[in-house]
Amino acid sequence: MSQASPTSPGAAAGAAPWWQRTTVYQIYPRSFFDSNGDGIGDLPGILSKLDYLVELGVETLWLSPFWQSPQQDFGYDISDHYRIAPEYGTLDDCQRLLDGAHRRGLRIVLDMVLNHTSIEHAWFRESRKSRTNPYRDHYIWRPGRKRRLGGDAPPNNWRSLIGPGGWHHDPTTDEWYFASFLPFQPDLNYRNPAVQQAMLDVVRHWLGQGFDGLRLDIFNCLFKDAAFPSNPLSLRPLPSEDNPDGFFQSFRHSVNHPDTFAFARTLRQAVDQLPGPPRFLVGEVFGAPSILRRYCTSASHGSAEDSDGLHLVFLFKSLRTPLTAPAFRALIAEFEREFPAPLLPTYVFGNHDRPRASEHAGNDPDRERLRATLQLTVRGVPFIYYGEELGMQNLDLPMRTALDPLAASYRLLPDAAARFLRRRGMLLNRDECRGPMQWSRAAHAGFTSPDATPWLPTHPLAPRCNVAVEQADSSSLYSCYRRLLALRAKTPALHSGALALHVSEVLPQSILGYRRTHDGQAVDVLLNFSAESQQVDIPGHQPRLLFSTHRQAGSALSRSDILAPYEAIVTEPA
Ligand SMILES: [Ca+2]
Repeated sequence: MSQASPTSPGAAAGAAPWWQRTTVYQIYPRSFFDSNGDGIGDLPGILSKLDYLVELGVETLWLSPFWQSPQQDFGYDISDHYRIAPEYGTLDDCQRLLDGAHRRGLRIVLDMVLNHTSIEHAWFRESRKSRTNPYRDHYIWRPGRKRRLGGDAPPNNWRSLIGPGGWHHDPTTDEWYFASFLPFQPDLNYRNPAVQQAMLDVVRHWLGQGFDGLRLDIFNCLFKDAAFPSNPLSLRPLPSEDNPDGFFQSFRHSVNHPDTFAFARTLRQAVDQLPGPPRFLVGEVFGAPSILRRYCTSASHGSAEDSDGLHLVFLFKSLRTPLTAPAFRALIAEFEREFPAPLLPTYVFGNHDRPRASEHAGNDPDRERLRATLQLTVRGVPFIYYGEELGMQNLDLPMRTALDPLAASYRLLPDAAARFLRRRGMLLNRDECRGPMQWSRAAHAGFTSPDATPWLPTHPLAPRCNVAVEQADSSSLYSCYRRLLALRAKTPALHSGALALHVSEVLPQSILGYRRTHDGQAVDVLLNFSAESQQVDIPGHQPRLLFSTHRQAGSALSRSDILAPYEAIVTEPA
């Protein structure tokens, strides 16, 4: 594949590396665009929509996994890291997609599942055959504990991240294997050097093909305590974004192990040694920001020399931070404190595992525009999930017909309870956030051919929430994203600048304000989180309006101006 990578205008000496300035758009390949009418999105389908993404203005694409897989977890269960699942295309399609993206100045980040494989992977098929198989130690096998009344108990009390026990008994050898997620996704044993080597080879192979980086699935589960002590009890019934403890267990010995922080540096070194432009690594990890920072830096306080691990980690706390000025002021302050430059926070409001961002904003387009303005003007790398730019909403599907294996583990839960949990950010049927991309008013929202059956149903709102309709409407959410992405790309203070929160005492309580500065340029952002108009002092003697969710850029602005309900503005003090 091509080594060519896009050059960007900001690549001049002294500019921040491209990945610090970029905007990321996540594509779930199965749901983006179906090019051959089998109802399943595919790589040629993504290729045919690259111009849409260029026009929108996103810069880096993250593709969920499309490797060989029995698709029990829709690609997050890989059975061969060197082949592509036939429903998504061929290796040639993959190359055409990469070349097509690079030609347009887009970059592509792959979704690498290092923690586990599919139960169908050749390594696991071998591993489970006998206790002396050469691949036995590729996975985590332990004998059970004998119960006093006979029978076997699991080796210890470790739970999977989703609640049920993580150990699974295999009768062939009468031992238990461990899986951090679902039972058909056995965890690899990173204490085996052969596993580390094999997975680093996979990483080198794909980045060597010219891909621009990796998103690392449940990276914080790689290493566990080598002595396998049981985890302590916890009072927490459910895990949260900044604390993986839950289901009445503290995950002390099975999650965020110090050896995983160390492996982040091993991985970084391997990636840095590759020829070509710099790549970036972003880890899917869960925990308090102060702990997650340890994946990025070996020092307790980040400095340029010490930023030697993953380039970025997801900070999922934003997903459940209420859309209020005080809550986001506190969140930004925390992220700035824990991820000072050259570290960089990330801002994410949805992905393939979470309720869609529209629900976080109460399915209110005004509040979605406000959130988009925050996400694209705050200091950090924004991650946009496909369809978020349209305000696509969650599908509402019954649990009993779910294709998602996670829902199958909770199939006895009533739909009303599942809906209640979804509103609180816990998505048990992830089909609901993975609906087909809404392209037009055509049959199946233009996702596939009219006579095909899409793998998931399209949303009933698709006839009025789709690309064609919103591109033609300058007041649509899509148009708002497009204007924001264009402004960010041409404004160094927004994509590379430092951030200072405006003093809250001089602002109404429902207004959040911050200034971005870079190389003598200053830009102010003011966000009205309330349903009421608010009078605010605009910084500067003759402030200029660069962007507003409600007004034309360049409109007159007075030094004491009125922000409409949920209006967000970007100004230059001048
Ligand atoms: Ca297809």
